[in-house]
Amino acid sequence: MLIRIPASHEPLPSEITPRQVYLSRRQVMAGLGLIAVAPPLLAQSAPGGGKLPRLAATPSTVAGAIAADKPTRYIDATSYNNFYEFGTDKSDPAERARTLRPRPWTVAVEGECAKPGNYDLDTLLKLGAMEERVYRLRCVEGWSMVIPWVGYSLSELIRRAEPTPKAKFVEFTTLADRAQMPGLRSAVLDWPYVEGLRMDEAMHPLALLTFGMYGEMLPNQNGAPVRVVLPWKYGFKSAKSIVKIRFVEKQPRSSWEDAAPQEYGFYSNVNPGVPHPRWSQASERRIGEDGLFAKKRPTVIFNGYEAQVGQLYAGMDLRRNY
Ligand SMILES: Nc1nc2c(c(=O)[nH]1)N[C@H]1C(S)=C(S)[C@@H](COP(=O)(O)O)O[C@H]1N2
Ligand SMILES: [Mo]
Repeated sequence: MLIRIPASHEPLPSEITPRQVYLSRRQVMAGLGLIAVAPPLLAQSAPGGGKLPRLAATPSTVAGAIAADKPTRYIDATSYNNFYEFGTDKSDPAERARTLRPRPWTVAVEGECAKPGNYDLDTLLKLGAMEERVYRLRCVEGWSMVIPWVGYSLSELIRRAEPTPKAKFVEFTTLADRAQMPGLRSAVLDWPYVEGLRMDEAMHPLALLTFGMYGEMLPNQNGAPVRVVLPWKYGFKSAKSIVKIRFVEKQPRSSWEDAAPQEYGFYSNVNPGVPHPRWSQASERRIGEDGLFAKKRPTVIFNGYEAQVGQLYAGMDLRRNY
């Protein structure tokens, strides 16, 4: 259990004006002509660590891509992680992922497609226009963060590969190198870490091929140099440090499904109505708000992205397809 003691430079919770109050004050002042209303500068509201190369991006115009939630602090987003290739403790990736070498890096695109290929990182970085997207990320364990990611829609890479009509699913394989990843010595999962999506999910504009966060390149612990982020699904679907993208006809078996099929389904859409067999999914703890008196937040179906992605699952029994 984490109890955070605020540092002296941080405002006490009681000193922070609630967002709604602040926004309505601004509206009143703007109405009176007292202040100019400019769109907020995302990068400024959520500074990075300042140690990694900057990755320029423009705010995304994709519907639903910019959550109004306050971004999680960079220090929290980079020190409380799941990346089992570096250990199973939340602090392990930040401490141990420095052995990961994110360059040179190649992603193989293969399987049911007309144009397979090997993409090196520099080619991938230039393939699409970099966008900043502020996504909520909900871990199946019951905590969440809000992260300003940098990348472009995965659909841009998929289109270039020209998948054949047989390509019904996309399988992601992530790096499994014992020399770089000390966690592989443990058999918690059957390495490499594999995840999958149905083709229409992978083509959804919110599915993000991600290279950076907080205006900078991804830190190793967050899945450098390239990962996916699927904001409407539990965090484990968002595979880190991807080395292979394969188009397949049959539904791929993901590592988590493999490890515990009754607990982790293929879809894993965020759903407060379907409890994990060992705990409820009805609410979540927002990292950074974990003080003694912080209330848990109610978890929202599809993590709040139902308007954008609900159609993908029309007519499906979400209890059976968990
Ligand atoms: N390769 C790989 N990807 C992974 C994981 C992992 O262990 N290995 N953990 C997943 C889980 S459980 C979560 S919640 C998210 C966490 O992403 P973050 O650390 O950037 O917040 O990464 C996902 N991607
Ligand atoms: Mo997770």
